[in-house]
Amino acid sequence: MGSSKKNNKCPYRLVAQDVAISDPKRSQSGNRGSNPRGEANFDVGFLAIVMHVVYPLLLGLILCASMFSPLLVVAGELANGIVKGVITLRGRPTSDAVVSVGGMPQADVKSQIARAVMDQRDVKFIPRVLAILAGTTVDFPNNDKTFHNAFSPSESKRFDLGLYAPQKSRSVRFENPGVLRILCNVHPNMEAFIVVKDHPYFAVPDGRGNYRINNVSLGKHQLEVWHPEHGMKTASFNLAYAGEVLGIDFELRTGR
Ligand SMILES: [Cu+2]
Repeated sequence: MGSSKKNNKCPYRLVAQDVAISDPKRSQSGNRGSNPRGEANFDVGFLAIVMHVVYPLLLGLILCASMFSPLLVVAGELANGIVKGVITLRGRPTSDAVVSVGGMPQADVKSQIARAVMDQRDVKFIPRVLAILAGTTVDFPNNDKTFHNAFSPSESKRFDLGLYAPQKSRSVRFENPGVLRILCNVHPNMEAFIVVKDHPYFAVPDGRGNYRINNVSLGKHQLEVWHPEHGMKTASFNLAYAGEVLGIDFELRTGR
């Protein structure tokens, strides 16, 4: 990364130099003597320097800055750290969990236009645990051959989508952070959970229990691991240096 940055020369500085060399008459103030009205010639020479050296250099600097701004953003992210690991339940990887970093700054969720899906398939909600940023709209498509319903009695968002036919879909927008239990009033065994977070520093482990949370600021934090049957468990961690990738595996039964 570091070496590729060094090789990435900015072409615009060369442009400014070329102008100064290829047009020596105008850029050299020594030309002054050839004009009987020396003072006026000095103004022309000064103007020429501004036009051909200072102005292109300034323009070059601005263009360089805009060229490298994506690199600066990446550098900003590298100044933070990453926390990742495997979540297990009785030694087995689980994806029925939400891993998050506690106390992170709240995101601007009013402008959220994100969508997520909680499928209704094989008389189940899939995934069983879904984590979203507040403001996200969740679609509940019915991909079975039977009617389904989706409702939640949970305080942060009570809703009831009513009965709907196969191949139909209904949706809900979740504005408030919290944990919601999702049920179907036709099939008592159908149960799922939606965890709504007010910041983006969270992850649901994949099928092998792997989670990863990027761009976490340096310092001391709490790792929060939520599971439907085990509630919220926490572990302290410290990101000590920029670019650190900290591994934290978490067993839900023992809490560490
Ligand atoms: Cu159902």
